[in-house]
Amino acid sequence: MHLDYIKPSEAKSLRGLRLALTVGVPGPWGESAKKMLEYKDIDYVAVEQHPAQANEDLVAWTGVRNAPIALYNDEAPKTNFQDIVALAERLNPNPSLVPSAWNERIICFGISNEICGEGGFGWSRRLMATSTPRQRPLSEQEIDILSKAPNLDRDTMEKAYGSSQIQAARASDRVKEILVGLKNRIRQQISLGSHYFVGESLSSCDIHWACFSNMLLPLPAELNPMPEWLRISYGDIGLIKLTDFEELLEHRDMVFEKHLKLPLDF
Ligand SMILES: N[C@@H](CCC(=O)N[C@@H](CS)C(=O)NCC(=O)O)C(=O)O
Repeated sequence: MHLDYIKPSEAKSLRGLRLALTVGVPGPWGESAKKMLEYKDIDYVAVEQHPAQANEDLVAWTGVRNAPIALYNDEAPKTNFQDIVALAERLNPNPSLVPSAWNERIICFGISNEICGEGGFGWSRRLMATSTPRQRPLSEQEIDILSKAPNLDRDTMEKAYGSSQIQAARASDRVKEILVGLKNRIRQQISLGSHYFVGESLSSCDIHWACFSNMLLPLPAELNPMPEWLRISYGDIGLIKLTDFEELLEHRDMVFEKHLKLPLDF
């Protein structure tokens, strides 16, 4: 099952909602945006963004090289996770993904920032992929799969995703800190009788965690048909004891099974 993409040159002249997404991989920021739109039944046209490429036509149109980019009519392009949630809420307020109570809204966006923001879980996990040495010996089969992986332009990626040496050195600790924080939060919620991060129903931070959890433990191949080389790379970034985070993986399984469309398509 593959999403139908159109090229930036075709999308540019359209109106309505257009969403640039990375073709062929479940980019966590892009997947979150897509899943929120699907959940709210908001139509959009998927626009091609190619991983680690210059994407010149996208840059010429939007000023942005990577994904997701949400373009609604003549409005400025939206790339930040929070702006994309706000746009989705505006285009279809029901079902809402943003809590109506002030304190719950702050917690919801605070949790999402830990997951999607600069310096957060996804950002640090991406940084670990380039800065942490391989953790285990690979089998011959894995070496073979990796040797056939597309030649991603490291130079483009390094320029695109800047970070300091201090951040690279601390990325693994930051990931663990965030995972422990999320685990404690969900445990607290479970003790109050809820299976969601905030209140008693699904909100945007639940979808953010579900989509970003693929950077910790990807969903099985039948639900997440991601390229094998990427699955191997994700499995290899830093040794984290998954049994310490069972509640978080149960949470994401529940969110996907109960609320979101599976299998993933990208
Ligand atoms: N816009 C995000 C980052 C988005 C991001 O990392 N996108 C990834 C996948 S979802 C991407 O486009 N990767 C492919 C590339 O950089 O070419 C942010 O606010 O930090």
